[in-house]
Amino acid sequence: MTGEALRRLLSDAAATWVQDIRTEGTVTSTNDVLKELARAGALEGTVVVADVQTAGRGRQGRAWESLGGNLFLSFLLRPPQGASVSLVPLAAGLAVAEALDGEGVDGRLKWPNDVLANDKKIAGILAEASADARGIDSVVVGIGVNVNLDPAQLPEDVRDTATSLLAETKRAHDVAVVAAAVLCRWVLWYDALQADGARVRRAWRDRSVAWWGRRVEVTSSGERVTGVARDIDDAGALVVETDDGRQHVVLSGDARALRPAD
Ligand code: BT5
Repeated sequence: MTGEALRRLLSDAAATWVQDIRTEGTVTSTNDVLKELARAGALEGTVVVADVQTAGRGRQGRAWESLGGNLFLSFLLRPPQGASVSLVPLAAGLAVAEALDGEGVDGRLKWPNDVLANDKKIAGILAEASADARGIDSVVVGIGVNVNLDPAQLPEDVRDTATSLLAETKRAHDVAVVAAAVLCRWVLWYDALQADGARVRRAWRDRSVAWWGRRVEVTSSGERVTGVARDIDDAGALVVETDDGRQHVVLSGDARALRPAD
């Protein structure tokens, strides 16, 4: 994919927001490449896309399997001083889920940062903020979408929980088209986020996996909470009600739905 080819696929709004597009062959991680550019003064709207990652990352040091034929994209935000960025991953999730619509796949959002298709993970988001003495100086939002992946190519422990556009639709998809769709939807949700965070939160909830009112288990900083998933709050935190009726607000962590018997 070339930067020009990707730019030609953008809407006017996305083409205005996107500054520079760097397309790379093999990188360690597009987030790392973009963080380096951010340190050197890159502007909001700088985008890095790579064909392959050798050290693709998830959260908490986990790996993101990054074979060729899939999308690895990062973009840079320069939030105004004092701006809240806690809903950025949710807005990015909405953008990815809506981009999948265009490819004929119903993407659903799972707190905090997964995009699922038929209950399997098709995309992940890794937002990393860097701060200086004045506060958050930049946020790098990294998006990985399994486009033409055959899940059988993945390590055994990931295979059964992963899917791709190819696996869902039984046809190959154009990675550049998916990249452009993500950016086009992103600029709309980023605008919405700046105007009215509650709208993003509502839209995210509407697009989320149907686990409101169901029992979930959430692990956060080594602590485990089991209870009923109630909502996400204004900051994008998951609200879980435990059996004693207390509401726990979980800012970050991992969540899974429990079967009634669990
Ligand atoms: C994520 O982390 O889901 C965030 C993934 C973000 C990847 C993008 S690619 C562009 C940018 N550059 C980077 O280096 N990263 C970003 P997390 O919620 O921690 O999920 C990681 C877990 O997902 C792993 O432990 C596996 O279980 C599973 N996994 C790994 N690779 C996968 C894949 N390709 N498809 C589905 N599941 C995968």
